Amino acid sequence: PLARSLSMTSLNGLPQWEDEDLPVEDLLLFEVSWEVTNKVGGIYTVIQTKAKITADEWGENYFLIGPYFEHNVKTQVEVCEPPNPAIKKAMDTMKSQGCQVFFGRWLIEGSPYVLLFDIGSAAWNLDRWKGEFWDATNIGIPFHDREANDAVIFGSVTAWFLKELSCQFDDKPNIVAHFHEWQAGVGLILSRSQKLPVATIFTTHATLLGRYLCAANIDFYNNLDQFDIDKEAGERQIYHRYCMERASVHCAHVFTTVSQITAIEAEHMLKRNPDVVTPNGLNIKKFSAMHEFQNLHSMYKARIQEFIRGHFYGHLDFSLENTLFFFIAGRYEFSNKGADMFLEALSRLNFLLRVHKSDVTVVVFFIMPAKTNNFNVETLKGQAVRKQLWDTAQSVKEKFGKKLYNALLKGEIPDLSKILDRDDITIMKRAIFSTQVIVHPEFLSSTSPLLPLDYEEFVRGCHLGVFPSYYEPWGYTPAECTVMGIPSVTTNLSGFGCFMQEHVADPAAYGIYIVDRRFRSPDESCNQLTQFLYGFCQQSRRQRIIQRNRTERLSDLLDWRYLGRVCETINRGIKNSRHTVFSIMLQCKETFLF
Ligand code: G6P
Ligand code: 1S3
Repeated sequence: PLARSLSMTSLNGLPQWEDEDLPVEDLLLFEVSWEVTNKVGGIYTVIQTKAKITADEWGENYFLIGPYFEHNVKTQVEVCEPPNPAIKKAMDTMKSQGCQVFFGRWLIEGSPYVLLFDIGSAAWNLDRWKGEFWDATNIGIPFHDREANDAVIFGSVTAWFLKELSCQFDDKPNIVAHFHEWQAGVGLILSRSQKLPVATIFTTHATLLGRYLCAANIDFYNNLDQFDIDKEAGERQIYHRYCMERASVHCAHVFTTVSQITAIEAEHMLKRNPDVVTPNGLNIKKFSAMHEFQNLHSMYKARIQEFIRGHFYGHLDFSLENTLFFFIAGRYEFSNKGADMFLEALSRLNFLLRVHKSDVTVVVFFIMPAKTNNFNVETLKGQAVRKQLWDTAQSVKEKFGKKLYNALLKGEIPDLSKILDRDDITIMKRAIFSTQVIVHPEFLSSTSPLLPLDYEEFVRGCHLGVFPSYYEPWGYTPAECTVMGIPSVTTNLSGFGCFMQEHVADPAAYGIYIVDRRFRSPDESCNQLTQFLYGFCQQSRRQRIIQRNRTERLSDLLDWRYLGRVCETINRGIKNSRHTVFSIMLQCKETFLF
């Protein structure tokens, strides 16, 4: 029998598992996450982009399980009857006992089936379920931690469903349940403690302790083996959450994470080596015209330039032709996402640009959702003024055009000094006088009156994404830049950065700049980042265009389809199409406890 925890290399000894031997038709795969149809962070992107390839492979046997929120269902789900009678029966039993369950197709690519549990409708069981969870694990959940209480309800209904489902089969059913992150972990723990005949997989996308310790500005990676993790969790008042996470990891038949760097972290913070590392991919769509992404860059850059005209109106003392747009984006974790280092590097960059008398201006956006009350009135005014100026110019142009046309009809060349009358001059003056100073609140949506672009359009319009993260288990932000052909800065503490370092010989030549935050002091890393930014500013337009072409060429590497093949090689023929399938089944067969 295999050891309980496998490293990547020990997988080499596993027997070959041919696709055709796998009884996929008889398997049911459930993928469980708090972020199914419910966008909170990066896990939503994982599930949503992976859905198509998983649904293609598993067809009618693939289901996602998540929480029910009315708004999400109304906007993203087409409710229908479950075609599988066993699933219908399990749902009916739960409904008859007061738990609301919804079934439908999630309206994303691949249209996978979703089962959504209404946490509120089952909340009256909370005390009982917390008691049962305590009996099974000795983990007590404080009443004031809403998120942890929701996780108990979500986990209890998930395990309840799996129990109702599995008891309908005479033979041992082939059910695989794949749980993401600690919020879904209670379902896994209960499935195991109730000895349900279900193969379980747990994927962590970050560890709770890693995130907290890094956010506290501790030298985390050089002290991984030094932490008294129970004590650290206790001091940060997350002991119960950390226990839920650690129990999920140790109860799982197969434990996976999204990068090598997080695998090392998990070994120390959760005391288990991941069995498989499953890098996150994207669902890549290629344009039929090869250079379409370059055209899109031009088009959306023009929209950002319009915003800048409004924002800096009256103070626009720089040429937009020579202006580069940089941005950082992500969860609002100031130092974990490297916003602190970016700011410092910008100040150093500013110094370099000034002493070298560069004619380049850099405009930087911080796209980090934080608490706001409303738009800044002055900012709205700035954009309104820009719009008003545009409208004024259009109407004067129209009058001008008509007069010119009438004169030409008469066979005359009009007197150009008289073609604009007093009224035209007045409305133009009035438009010019209403200018304001302007502050920019961060905000991004295609319906925004400030910067009417969605995230993808905004990224395409920028020149460089800058993500100097200290804590980044994977890092979708630079990956998304890459597939859109936009160069980016990442670090060797991010899963994505390490993955690129491993697979691309000279990542910088392809527009992937990797800052060393692992083996250098913060000051040295910041200098390196500054040099990357300064070097980028020195490029000519032609060089930027060539670099974008090279960046875009890396996108295949980040496709879920391709990542499946990389793992195939790594794991010596064990097919693993990300977070799901065959390698996992193979290992489950070896480690089933029932
Ligand atoms: C794309 C367009 C070109 C444009 C260029 C601007 O490549 O196809 O027409 O000149 O973008 O690049 P820049 O890096 O200056 O925004
Ligand atoms: C996590 O989301 P985050 O931004 O809190 O999961 C993502 C998906 O696996 C990952 O890309 C990211 O690095 C993690 O940090």
